[in-house]
Parts: sequence; C-alpha cells; structure tokens
Amino acid sequence: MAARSLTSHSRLLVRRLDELGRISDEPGELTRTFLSPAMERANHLVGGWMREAGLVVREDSVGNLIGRLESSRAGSPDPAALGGKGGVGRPRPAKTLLLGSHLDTVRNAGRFDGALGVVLPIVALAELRRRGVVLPFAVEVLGFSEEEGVRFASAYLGSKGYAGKMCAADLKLRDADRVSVGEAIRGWSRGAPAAVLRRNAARAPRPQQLLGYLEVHIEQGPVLEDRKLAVGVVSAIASQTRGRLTFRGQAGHAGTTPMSLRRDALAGAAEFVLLAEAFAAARSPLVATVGTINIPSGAANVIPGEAALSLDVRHPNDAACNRAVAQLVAQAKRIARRRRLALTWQPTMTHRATPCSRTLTASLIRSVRAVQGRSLSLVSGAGHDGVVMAALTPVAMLFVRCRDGLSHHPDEYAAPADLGVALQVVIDFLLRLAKDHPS
Ligand code: HGY
Ligand code: MN
Ligand code: MN
Repeated sequence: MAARSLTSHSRLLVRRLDELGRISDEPGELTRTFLSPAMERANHLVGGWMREAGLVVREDSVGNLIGRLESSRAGSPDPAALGGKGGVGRPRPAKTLLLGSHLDTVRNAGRFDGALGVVLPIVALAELRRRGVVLPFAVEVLGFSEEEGVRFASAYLGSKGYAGKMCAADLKLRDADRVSVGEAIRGWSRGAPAAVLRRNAARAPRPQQLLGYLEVHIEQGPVLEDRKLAVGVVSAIASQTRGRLTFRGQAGHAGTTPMSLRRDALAGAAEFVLLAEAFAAARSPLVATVGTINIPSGAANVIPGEAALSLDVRHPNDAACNRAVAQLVAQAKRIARRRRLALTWQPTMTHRATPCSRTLTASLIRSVRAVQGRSLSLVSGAGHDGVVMAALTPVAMLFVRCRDGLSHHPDEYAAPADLGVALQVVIDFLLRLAKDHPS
C-alpha cells in the first residue's frame, strides 16, 4: 500500500473511530450498551460505512450488524456435484471469512475497544475495492451488539446470538431495571424471544461454510509498548469466571448500635475485597477483580444490611482459574461465618481458555512479519468474541499497541501509525488468503 494512501486510510480510520466514539447513551462519556438507543445509532452509522465499501448490510434479531461481500465466483464446479464424470455441476458456494468485534462498550469507555475491530476491516475492504481486487471468498464484517456484559452481567450475548449459541437461560438474565434479555430482544426485533433464538440458530453459519474469524483489537495491556511493536498476534484467550457474591447481615441505626452488636455486610465485603487482591497478587498470572459493589437502600446513617459485589477471576489455565474461584469463595464463606453474615455466590459466566487456531494464526504471523518485520505472540487476559466464535470456526486475533496499556478508560489510545500497520497487515492477510484459495 503506497505510503500516501496508507496514511489517508489511517486518517479515515481515526476519523471514523472518533465519530463512532461520540455515539453514547450518556452525555460527556462513552457508554453504549446492549440494544440501547446509542447502539441503534451506532449500527446506522457503521452500516452506512459498510454500504460505502460495497457490503450488503443486515441487522440480526439480537442487534448484531452484519455486512456481507460476496466472492468473485459463484462457486467452482464441485467434483461431487459433477457426478464424478464431467457434466455441469452445481457451483460450490465460496466459503466466508469473518472479520469483526463488538460495538458495545463498558461504562465511560475508550473509543478503540471493540470499535477498531469492526471499522478497520471495512476500511481494508474499501481499499481492496479501490484497487479493483475481488476476493475468491466471501467476507462478513460483524459488529457484535454485546460483548462486555455490562447490561446483563453476562458477556458475549451478541456473538452467541450470531453463532446460534444463545440459550433460554440467557433470555432470563435481568438488568438493573429488572428488564430481561428476552424483553429487550422483543423490544428490538419485535419478535418473540424464543422464535428469535430459533431464527438465529437457523441463520447461524455452519463451520463448513467458513474459512475462519479474524478479530483486530487493541491489546489493552502493556506488552507491545514494552517490546516497541505496533502489532502482535494472540496465542490464546485466558480462562474467565465472573459472578456475584452477596454478604447479608443486619441493617441498623448507625448511631445507636454498639460496634460489638453489629452484623455489617459492607465491612465483611470490604474485608473480602482486600483478601481477593492479596490472594491474586501472590499467584501471578492470576487476576481477581471486584469491579462493582451494590448496597441496596444504603444510607450514611444505616449499617449496611446487604452488600452485593461482582467478582471477575482470570488465568491462562482453566484448572488454575477454577481452583482460584473455589478458594476465593471459600475465603468469603470464612469471613461471613466469623462475622455472623450470610453469603451467597452466584456464578454468572464461565469461559474456558481458548487457544487460537494454529493454521490461521500462522498465516496472520506471515502477514505481520511481512509488514512489521517480526511478530510477537501473547496471551490475551481480556476476553473477546473469539471465545464464542472458536466453537464455530478457526480464530485468529491481531493485537494493536495501546498507550500505557490503558483500556476501559476514556484515555484509551492507539496511534494512527500503529493503526496503519494493522491495516496493512489485514490487507496482506486477505490477499494472502486469496492466493491460497484461488478462484
Ligand atoms: O472484560 C473483558 O475481558 C473484555 O473487555 N470484554
Ligand atoms: Mn472491553
Ligand atoms: Mn473488547
């Protein structure tokens, strides 16, 4: 790609990420959650960019945005379809390469997490179109409607819907306003949730129709910056368990209840938060995070009767992650017992560690080496839609350096030059794949 057009493409990519980053449910910050009004506006904007690049655009019944580019060929004659001895056979449909990421965000998010992996492939396909390149395989660019798990505390509802993996239990999850996933879907697609699930499952691509899934994502960590590399390749996505721990004691008057007679739920929860931090710090690369704590009917002059906290535990190895979760819950029970509190633990999500496909990743490494000179493989501590897509098709992930490794923060930033390198890698990857799958 000539330097001029590369910079003009990276500038276009930056402009689009800035524009998309201004579509939010909350004034003054970037928050875009599952099937929200901002999600509708984001799909409209990104869908327009997809159409400009020549993609046929649709939205599925769980709010995923899907842009499809047919291949250059209707399909080469399939020997089986030729009846074995010549004759005109039904052309075998071309396979499809999936590229994508998520369009939802965490609260007060950065503008690159998710969005980069949807907008960059659109710019890459527009560049191939400008060059007159027609690929011998179809491409679908996917903007998943829910990956973060912010609204319903369970991640990947978008990619699960696309892959036909959403289940009845998912429909029952409720948000802070007690709205269920099923009701949210009914509002969005005006279809009965169960029928929506059946329709999604029927429309889900079959493994034999797919070439693979490539996701471009900011690293959300410090390794590429430390190694002075613009991009790297993901070897595996860490194992992850999320859940809710609820400590229950006795609400009471803050002024009249002696300390010795209290059963303070928040004090118990606070003791657990510090214990979880020390537990994980002593067991690297284990990480454990209490990201939210909720005190129902909390007030300054009331002893907290209940404290519900989220727990997010991750490790590259499944067994180590499961062991850590069990030990942390046991420690929470010990704290509760000593403080005469009740404790409940409700897992809301567990995903096994997901290795990326060796073959697809080897091809991606060749493209990274062709553009950057050398490649680096790293494990992703962050979860990604590739966890769900790996059940459907081979998965590869390209990481892009982000400043200070910062993410899930408004100051999240990837430099235009690094975005340009990622763009070149994806274009090289598409051209390389086209060579391996001649029409
Ligand atoms: O939480 C994560 O790992 C990702 O950002 N969804
Ligand atoms: Mn994220
Ligand atoms: Mn993400």
